[in-house]
Amino acid sequence: MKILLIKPETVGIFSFTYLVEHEPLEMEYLYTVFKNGGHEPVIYDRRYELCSLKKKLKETKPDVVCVTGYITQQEIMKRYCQVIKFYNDHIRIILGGSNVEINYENYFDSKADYLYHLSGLSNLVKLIDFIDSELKGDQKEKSYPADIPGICYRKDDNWVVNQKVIETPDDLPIPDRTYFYANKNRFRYLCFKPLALVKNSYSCKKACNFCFCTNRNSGRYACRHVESLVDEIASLDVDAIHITDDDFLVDEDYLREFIRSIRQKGVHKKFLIYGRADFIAHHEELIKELADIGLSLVMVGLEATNNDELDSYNKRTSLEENEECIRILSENGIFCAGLFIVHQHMTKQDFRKLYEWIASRDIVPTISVFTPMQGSASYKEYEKDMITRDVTKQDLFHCLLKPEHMSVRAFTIQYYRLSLKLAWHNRKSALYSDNNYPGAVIYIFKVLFVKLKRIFVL
Ligand code: B12
Ligand code: SF4
Repeated sequence: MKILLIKPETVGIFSFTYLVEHEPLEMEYLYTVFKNGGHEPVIYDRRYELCSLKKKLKETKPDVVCVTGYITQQEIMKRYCQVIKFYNDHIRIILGGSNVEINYENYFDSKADYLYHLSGLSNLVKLIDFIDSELKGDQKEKSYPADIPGICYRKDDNWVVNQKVIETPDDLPIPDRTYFYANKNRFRYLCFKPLALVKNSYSCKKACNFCFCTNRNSGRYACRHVESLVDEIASLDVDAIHITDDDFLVDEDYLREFIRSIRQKGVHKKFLIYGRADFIAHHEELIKELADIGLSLVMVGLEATNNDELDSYNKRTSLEENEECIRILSENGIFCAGLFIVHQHMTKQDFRKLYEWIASRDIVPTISVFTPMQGSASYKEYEKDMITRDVTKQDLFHCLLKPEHMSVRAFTIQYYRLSLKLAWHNRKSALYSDNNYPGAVIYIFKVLFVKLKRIFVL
């Protein structure tokens, strides 16, 4: 079968920068699975390919279209379904990805045929085989994929939801990187380029209440065997690797084995990871060793500058651990990409204090607005108080709860002011050394032009 794999255009503020761009790894995984199954997959990355959806459908004549997407892309995914079905009602559409995995009910009003609500891909192979035999007319009477776990399908105008299964990323294939190498120079995280993504785990062992990721894979953490991870890293022809695990610093023995294997295989790469402050604070020697094998940047959820706020997020870290973490990363020459949250109870004074706290430490921060994202534990608590239902606003940059001490507008101004002041403060950081300001302005105009064009022709 011919299978078109759509990675949607970026929505929101991320679309205006080319300084943080990642390969469409989920689509490369699907490509690999389908290719191995004898099908003809084609990746259509709408972040770069300006050709319209209709033209792409005409060109590729797919039997099946798979669409991925995050929460902010939910409505775009539904619009694609309309265009595809209008073009040819016989094309089967499968929607998947992080948002579908948990919020699959949000897509019941779409024109999709199947919703895939798992992290792994073993059951996707079964679904594709089912569709293949259906399209070939092998099934004598109308049948349904009732025994394929982790999918939703339509029956008599209703959606049937098959139960999830708990999976392990050890079952994923090693992705075919043909697409990556053909476009390698686009992919970067600020000064780290070209940059490859490597997926090593599902979910997270911790349970911070604002976090969406921890509920994936039915809330069960699972990671790959060290050897398979290191072999994949060693095989990549790039200097910088971003490990996508929500928390890579989970297990001391696992990390020691990782270090040993990286050394033994003579791998020399720069690693970008997510990790927790408490782990870093209590494993100074191990962090030194990780720095020695190439650990270059840790995105670490520092979140707040006092223990009460940390406790309110069920973060299970302390301010002392945050301070230790910053010191240890700094002393080992590792960028501390600190993630912080501003929330609806903050006063103007709190915004000022937060600036001073961050600016006086060796951190390159990203500030998010407290977002009770649908699918996180805090969503149920705050759902009724949210000031908008627009999912495109769940991008961590919008004020979604009524601020206690100021208007939404004033809060938004405070937030952007804080982010801009911190960016200016860090303008000389080596992380930003590669910025090309005229190039950035041209890029913004290009994006605006494409967005305008797509209002008329999707
Ligand atoms: C790297 C990353 C980014 C990169 C982009 C990466 C990329 N490839 O495009 C950047 C930094 C630009 C980014 C931006 C954003 N991100 Co982000 N990002 C991640 C991160 C860390 C890894 C994603 C990744 O590439 N994983 C590797 C792929 C292979 O794994 P996967 O996506 O889980 O896919 C698996 C399955 O879902 C399945 N699958 C995927 N798609 C499909 C489709 C079909 C049809 C099928 C059958 C299966 C399938 O196949 C894969 C096999 O395991 C995740 C957190 C995480 N650890 O997962 C957050 C995450 C995906 N991001 C998130 C968010 C919210 C955003 C933003 C909206 C906001 C923000 N401030 O970050 C923006 C939106 C940008 C946009 N595209 O419009 C959320 C999404 C939540 C949700 N409900 O969708 C996550 C889960 C983190 C979180 N905060 O909770 N992000
Ligand atoms: S915020 Fe980080 S540590 Fe907390 S549950 Fe999510 S991924 Fe895990």
